Amino acid sequence: MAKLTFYTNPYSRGRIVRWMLEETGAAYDLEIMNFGGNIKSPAYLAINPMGKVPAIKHGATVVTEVVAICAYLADQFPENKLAPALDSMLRGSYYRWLFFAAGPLEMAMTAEAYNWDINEKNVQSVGCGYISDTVNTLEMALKNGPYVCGEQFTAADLVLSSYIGWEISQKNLEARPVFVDYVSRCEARPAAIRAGQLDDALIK
Ligand SMILES: N[C@@H](CCC(=O)N[C@@H](CS)C(=O)NCC(=O)O)C(=O)O
Repeated sequence: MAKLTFYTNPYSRGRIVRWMLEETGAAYDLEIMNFGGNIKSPAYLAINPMGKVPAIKHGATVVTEVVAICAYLADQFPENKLAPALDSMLRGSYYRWLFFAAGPLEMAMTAEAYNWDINEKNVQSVGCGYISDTVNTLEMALKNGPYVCGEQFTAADLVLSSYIGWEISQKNLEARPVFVDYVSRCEARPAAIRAGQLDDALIK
């Protein structure tokens, strides 16, 4: 088994990857990166030239970007069934909502947080459309449930529920009942609870 190293900070999106790592049950080494400190060091920039966390190194392979890391780990540890089978048509929903999280959802929430001006002149080229378009689409994706691929909880749910929970807490996203129920369902998983405890202990 190749060595797995997790670069994170407990106050970051790294918490999402921590949850994913705990879902896999894989052993990993932890490297804590400090904001304004070693996160911009030459040694870390050689791993992630963005100078951001999270990142993982698995053997000689570096993966950055929360959604890419979660998708990669789901495939590397298939026994946990955190992704639909490669030949399953559910793979379409899986990719759709993983990329929706990294693209329109992340963009719309940043637009909301920083009052970006999305208007009739630019909306056709803005990837998230109007913020309400993204939010209504997300609600549509989740309303049948329990998960975006039906009965199977996947890395797409892990990512989406993490983003939704965070954005509700930051008041960038309305606490619609569909969102709140979905986040509670996903975050009740033992690995989510364990991951939160591990990161909270680092903060203390
Ligand atoms: N698109 C990246 C975003 C990563 C990101 O922005 N990380 C923040 C913490 S949540 C960070 O490391 N900021 C430190 C900095 O920019 O100096 C991902 O999905 O992983």
